[in-house]
Amino acid sequence: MERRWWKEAVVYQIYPRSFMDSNGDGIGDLQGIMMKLDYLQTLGIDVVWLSPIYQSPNDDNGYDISDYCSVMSEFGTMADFERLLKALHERGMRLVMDLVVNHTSDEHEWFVESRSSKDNPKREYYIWRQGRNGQPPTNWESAFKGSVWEYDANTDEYYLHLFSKKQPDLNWENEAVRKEIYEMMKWWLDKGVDGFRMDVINLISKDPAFPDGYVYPGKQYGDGSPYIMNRSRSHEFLREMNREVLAHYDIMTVGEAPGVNPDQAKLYTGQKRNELQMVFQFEHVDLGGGSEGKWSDGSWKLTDLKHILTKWQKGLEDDGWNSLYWNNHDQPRAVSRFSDDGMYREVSAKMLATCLHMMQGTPYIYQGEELGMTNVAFHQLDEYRDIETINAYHELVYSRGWSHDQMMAAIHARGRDNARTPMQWNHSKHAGFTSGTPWIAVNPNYPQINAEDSINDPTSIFHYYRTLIGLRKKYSIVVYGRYDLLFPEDERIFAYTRTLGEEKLLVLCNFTADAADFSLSEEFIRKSVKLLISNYNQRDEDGINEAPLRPYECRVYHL
Ligand code: TEU
Ligand code: CA
Repeated sequence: MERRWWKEAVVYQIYPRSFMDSNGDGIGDLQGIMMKLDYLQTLGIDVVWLSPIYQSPNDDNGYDISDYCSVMSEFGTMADFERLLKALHERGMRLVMDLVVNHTSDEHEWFVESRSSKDNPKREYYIWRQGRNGQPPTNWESAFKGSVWEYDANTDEYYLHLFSKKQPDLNWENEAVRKEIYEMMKWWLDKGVDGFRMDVINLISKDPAFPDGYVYPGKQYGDGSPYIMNRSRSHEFLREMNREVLAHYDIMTVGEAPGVNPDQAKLYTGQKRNELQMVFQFEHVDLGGGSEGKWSDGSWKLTDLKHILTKWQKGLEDDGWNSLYWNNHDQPRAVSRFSDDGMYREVSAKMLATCLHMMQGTPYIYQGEELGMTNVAFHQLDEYRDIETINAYHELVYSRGWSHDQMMAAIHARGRDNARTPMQWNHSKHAGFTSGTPWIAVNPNYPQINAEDSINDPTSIFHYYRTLIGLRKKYSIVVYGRYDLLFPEDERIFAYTRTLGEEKLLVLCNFTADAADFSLSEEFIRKSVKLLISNYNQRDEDGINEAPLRPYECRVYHL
């Protein structure tokens, strides 16, 4: 398997709006990130992925871009950006930008032109269609509820927006659009940017016939491929993007691909495909979705989680490459979603980190995950900021009869603002995030969970992550070893091995608050072993400790 820097790297995702506010306006900014570079370097991460920092009206917090070549006013200036990029490079770290090119903001000059008249030269930069007897062109549902079509009286046509009505989809069938995007990408890469995370990149090509029946990707895992992807030209466009842009730089690319399965992921990330290096798949984070997607019942079984992650480990083991993540700015906090954010918060956060970081793929740490930050439970809807949450509340409570309490419980469990409350730096007001009033309230548990305490406590989750990252640097088996699942039917223990030549890793993770016993086959008993990491103190012995795993206990052995 070819060795690559992006296969050996650990990525840290920053949601700038919530990371650190340097000027007291309550909104995180680039100078705030500059203030925390020592923190990032101490953690030991290699790459920073910035959620969008481009000019935006913030209808979807920067995922609605009105100017790709300028920095969002609230985040600072282009000079601030260039200082940040230089500072990261001087510290041996890389910076990956968030490329949102499935759609722009409706305040982008291209859309202002496009909507102005049917014969405007930029009309075909977006997707306009006639209605059908006063109805939208198709029955597709937006990720943010309602139709994906918005009627524009000025030209008596509808425009497509898979997300908010302020996020009109670009028309990728139009070569002029593709060329503008490739030029913009080169402009950023020539500044020294080290790659792109590409927003919903598998949705950029729609079936031009616009058939009925499409439903937003998250609800169609059955065949793992949303309707439009079956007929899409996204591979053709990505190969063109690779030829025109990506192949000319030593960069990292990861495509966000809701709904993909491993076979499709191989088409995006195979070495010979010349498209992308990895994708973000959603099958594990969408576990337990019901008729209303993530808002309905979120219960899941460990065997399902093990099956999904094993399918991805095995599916991409000889071609393509996995991204590894538990959470991001769209997902609830890992420790609340997949383990225990109560009495076992610390030990279970370490177990989750171990389970993920010992797998094959590039690990992504989302800001605050290294502190074991948890979900938040605001009592009123008006404490929330996320358009997806607010639209879902209105649709489900006002139009579908859900009770306020039922909807608030769903928001507490799966709302995106769980990940967007400000980073918790210390005990001071607003957790040291801002000297002003934060754009969204800080999680009230910041006196118990904050970076200052974590850094000063050698047994903290923060220092545990540092050790895990160090193992990835020290043992190439962590990056390149083959993954094999153990105990597939066990509902309490997630155990697997990694194999590289004669070397083996044995990873044991108890996902429950109960003691979990296990028995290992002969192959593990004889060999001399070394305990690489554990979230409990282990008796000092030279063999594998076969005592039952304590609540959320994990042990990693090198054989
Ligand atoms: O997310 C795409 C996407 O799939 C989200 O709709 C996500 O699955 C959902 O919100 C989970 O509940 C990307 C960005 O990550 C997200 O922040 C943007 O809102 C969206 O695209 C539109 O740009
Ligand atoms: Ca600020």
